[in-house]
Amino acid sequence: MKLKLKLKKIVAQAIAAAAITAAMSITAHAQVAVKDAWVRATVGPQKVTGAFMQITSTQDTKLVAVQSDAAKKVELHTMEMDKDVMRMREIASLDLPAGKTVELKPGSYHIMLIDLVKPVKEGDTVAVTLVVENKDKKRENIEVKATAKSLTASAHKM
Ligand SMILES: [Cu+2]
Repeated sequence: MKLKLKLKKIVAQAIAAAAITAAMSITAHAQVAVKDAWVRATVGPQKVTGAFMQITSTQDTKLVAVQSDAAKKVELHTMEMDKDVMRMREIASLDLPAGKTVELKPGSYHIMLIDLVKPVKEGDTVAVTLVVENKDKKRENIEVKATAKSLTASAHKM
């Protein structure tokens, strides 16, 4: 009798958990919006460039990886002052707090495209895949098309 009761409880919990999971999988869809995605066009033999964009998530999410066929290696970078020098550093993930727009821009967070397959010319479209992970460790891929802009198209410096 005792065991039966316990079993009932477990079943009830399992149903509740399933309901929560189902609700989450609905809201987890298309939770991340990206706008103004661009890539810096390369100059001469340059094999490295940066990708920038504005990312807004409707729920707490993390950007955990970035992929692109345009480069052999893609990393997530930040820039910080080290004594008087700005240095780039690879970061494992970037928090995307709910409702807050996180800006990837020159001099700050950026996506680093390393060992480019071919030069990036102004006007080119570079496909980048953002891999985001929500609090339940559920991952989702977001396809982004970034337009290449030349150095002179931006007032900022890398
Ligand atoms: Cu970098």
